[in-house]
Formats: sequence, structure tokens, C-alpha cells
Amino acid sequence: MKYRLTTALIALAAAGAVQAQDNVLHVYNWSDYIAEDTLEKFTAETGIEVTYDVYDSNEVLEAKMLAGSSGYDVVVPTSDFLQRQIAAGVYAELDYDQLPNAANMDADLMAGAAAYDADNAHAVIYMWGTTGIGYNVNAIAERLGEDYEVDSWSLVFDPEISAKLADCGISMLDAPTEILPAAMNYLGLNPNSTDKADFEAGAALLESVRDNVRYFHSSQYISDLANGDTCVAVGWSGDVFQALYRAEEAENGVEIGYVIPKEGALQWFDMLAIPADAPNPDLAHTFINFIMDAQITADITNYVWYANGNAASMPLVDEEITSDPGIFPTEAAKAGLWASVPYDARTDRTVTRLWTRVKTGQ
Ligand code: N2P
Repeated sequence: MKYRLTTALIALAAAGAVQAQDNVLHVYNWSDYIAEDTLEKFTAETGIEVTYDVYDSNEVLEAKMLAGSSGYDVVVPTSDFLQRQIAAGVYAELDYDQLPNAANMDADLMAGAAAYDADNAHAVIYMWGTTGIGYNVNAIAERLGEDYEVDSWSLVFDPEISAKLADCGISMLDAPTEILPAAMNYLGLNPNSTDKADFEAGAALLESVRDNVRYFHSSQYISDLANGDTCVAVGWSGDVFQALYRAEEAENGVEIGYVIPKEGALQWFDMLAIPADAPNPDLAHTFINFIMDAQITADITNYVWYANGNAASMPLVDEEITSDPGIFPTEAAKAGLWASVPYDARTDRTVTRLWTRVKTGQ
């Protein structure tokens, strides 16, 4: 009898555990990419607990998505990666009946995102930004002169200029599909070329400045820039502004700037999507709808300094952010921005091989 009771209790406890698990949402997002209180507010409003993991590379996310059974309910691929992952059957179609806040989204930006995902069937915009240059104003002035204007990729891609900055520390994103095209563009080549020779030329340019680069990493640079441990970072717009803000808060005398170089830069969209094998697609929809609330998205932009795709949130975004041309590029700067295209398998192999060579010298 006692045995039976225990079994029944175990069965009950197990059922309880399953139920508890049912109410846990698993989110996988970029690091430094959400407001301090977003998850807390979500749980308070919905009763849904969140486990939240972070990454700093599309390649890492892609490997997990292609392997399947990641256990994640919501992930945030960049649009070009999203496109080929959709083709690989990785994402579920969104159920817009569960996403009434989609009405808040900016129609033009969503139309832009639809170039990667017809009718926005699988994803909505989370945040967007550019891949440009963050720099320490005083460190550059000391090395290149008070009148030196930071407005060109030559700061990092010209071997003579970057050599003068090697001592204070240059970092670049570990993002081959962003850095190689930036190098190609600087050489006057099409950043969206899939011609192997163009990638070879971009890689050769990077190798010519390789000795001046302290490291390739896609999240470490925020604190390094903020603390003055590095003086130049090829990085993502909002991340550089986060560094700027952290330095201001620390009152450590570090002044940071962000520039979309005059030769042009990559503009990207990061997209909220639900893996086809997500354990809890309903909770995922609840979360995505919550994020598309005007105030919630505005809170995120105000905290992470990235532009968003939510028109209704704009009046709630700090003026300091909406008026900053590094976050919301001017019309003139917009003309120089390019959007990336997904690579086919062959181009992908070329990029992977060249990137290893650039980073390791082999
Ligand atoms: C946040 C980086 C997100 C931008 N740290 C990369 N698409």
C-alpha cells in the first residue's frame, strides 16, 4: 500500500514537473540586447518563466538551428541567415492571430525584411543597426592629430594608419560575412559579390592589417572600449553606444564615437523567429507579441541603443537616440548602406576558409 501511494505521488510530482516545464519559455538572443527589466515584466504580466541564453554570432546560432532540437522557443537570427535557415526548414510559420501587436510595426521596414522572408511569414523585426567603427576620441587624436576626422574605413584598413593605432588596441567583429564584405567595399568591389576573387582580395587586405588587430571578437569590445583598454572597434552600432554610455556612467574620461564610414556600411535586421521544433510555440507567440508592445520595444531601444522596427514605439524612444545619426542614419548615409545577401554553399566555404586564414594566418 505504502509502495503504491509513493508511486502515485511520484506520478503526481512528475505531472507537476511537466506542467511547470510547460510554462517555461526558452529564449536565445544576442548578448547585450534586451532591457534590464523586459523579462521580469514579461513574467509578471503572463506568469511565464523565461530561461534566457545569449550568443554573439550568427554562425553559432545557425549551427544550433541546423542541428535541431535546440530546445529554444524564440531565437534572433539576422535576416540573411534567417533566409537560408527558412530554406532549410528551420523555422515555423508565425500565427499572426496570436500577434495583434504586429499592427505596431513599421510597414516600410517590414516590407524591407520581407525581401528575406516573403510576407514576413516566419519572423518580425526585433532591432536593426549598422556595422561601423567605434573609437576612442582622445586616443585617436593623440596618435593621428587633433584635426584627424574619423570618417573612413581607412582607419582600420589602411596599414599605415592602423599601425599607428595598434598600440592602443584595434578589435574587429568575429563575423566573416560582415567584415570581408566591408573590406571588399573599401577596395571598391561589390560587398555582395560572390566572386571568389573578390573575397580573396578582401582577405588579402585584412591580412595586410592583421598585425595591427589585437583580437577578433563580437562582444568583448563593449567593455574594452568603455574602459579604454582598446581604442578602435569594428562593431555594431548599439554596442558601441552602450560602451559610450558605460564610459559616461563610469566618469572615466573615455570619450567614444561611432561612425558609419563614408564608403558605406552594412545595414542588418535581427529577426524574432520560432524554431519549427520549438517545445512551446504558443508561449513563443506570447513573448513575440509582448516584445512588439510599443512601450516594451521603446524600453529595449532606450537601453541597448539599437533602432527598432516598431513605428508605435518611436514617440516613446529617447530623443537623444532618435536624433543620433549613428543609430538612425541620415538620408545621405542611408544611400551608402548595403544589405547582405545569403551565401550559397560554395561561397560559404570560401568565406569560412578565408576567415580562418585571416584570423590564424594559415
Ligand atoms: C548585440 C549585437 C546584435 C547585433 N550585442 C548583431 N546583429
